[in-house]
Amino acid sequence: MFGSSVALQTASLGVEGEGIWLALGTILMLLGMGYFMQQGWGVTDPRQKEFYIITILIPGIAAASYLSMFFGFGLTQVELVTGRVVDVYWARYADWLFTTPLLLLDIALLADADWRDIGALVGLDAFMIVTGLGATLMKIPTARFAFWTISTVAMLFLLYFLVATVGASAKETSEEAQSTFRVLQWIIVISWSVYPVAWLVGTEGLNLVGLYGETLLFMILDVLAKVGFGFVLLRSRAVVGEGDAPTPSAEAEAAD
Ligand SMILES: *C/C=C(C)/C=C/C=C(C)/C=C/C1=C(C)CCCC1(C)C
Repeated sequence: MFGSSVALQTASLGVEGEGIWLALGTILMLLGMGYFMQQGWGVTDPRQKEFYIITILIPGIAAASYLSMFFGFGLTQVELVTGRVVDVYWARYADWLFTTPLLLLDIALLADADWRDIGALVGLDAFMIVTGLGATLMKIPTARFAFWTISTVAMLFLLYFLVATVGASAKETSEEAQSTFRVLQWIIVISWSVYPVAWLVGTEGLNLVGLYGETLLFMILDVLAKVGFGFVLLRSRAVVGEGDAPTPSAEAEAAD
């Protein structure tokens, strides 16, 4: 009895009290998912449906991952050769392996990118996440930083490819789609670039901010990169279409 209540307490608060951010992350992802579902309810247009399904799945997967981390499920310890023990929430890598390709699929579909370019984007992305997981699980510090560097270089290629190649396809779409693409592109470029920094200052790297600070940082980034991204995408007239978006005149009529 006593043992299980201690276990539960440890699980819900986490190692350094970071459980609070995992709980908040779960709630924000669920709210985002619920909002997108409510918006997409009854949509019948196949292209619109595709965007809704992908964009609802993203915070949905993240919510499941956050909830499992909150219960201490995705937590493991890596003992380095130096003797330092690193607490790692590996569940986030499982989340990212699915959610980052879905985010890229969303923006690539908006840009009308061809499947070869989407394949290159997703391939680079999977390589970035897997080598990032490698960096996280290695026992030799030099190997950890080597893998971190490989993963970060892959990310820089990915971001360049997104802006240059996928951006070029976006230029052939409607004015509305182009402006949405630009906003989403910046959300990705800015928020994704902070992830390797968060890893570096967190427990996996130099441990400057502790597990508590790192969990907070990743939670803010995840909410911005998933819910913030979805919010911009699903408000765009390029996605929801002229007829369905709340146009200023329709809003004015409703107010009358
Ligand atoms: C919703 C989740 C998102 C958008 C996650 C993005 C994650 C990254 C861009 C992670 C990048 C990393 C590196 C570039 C270096 C090694 C460590 C990682 C995996 C944090």
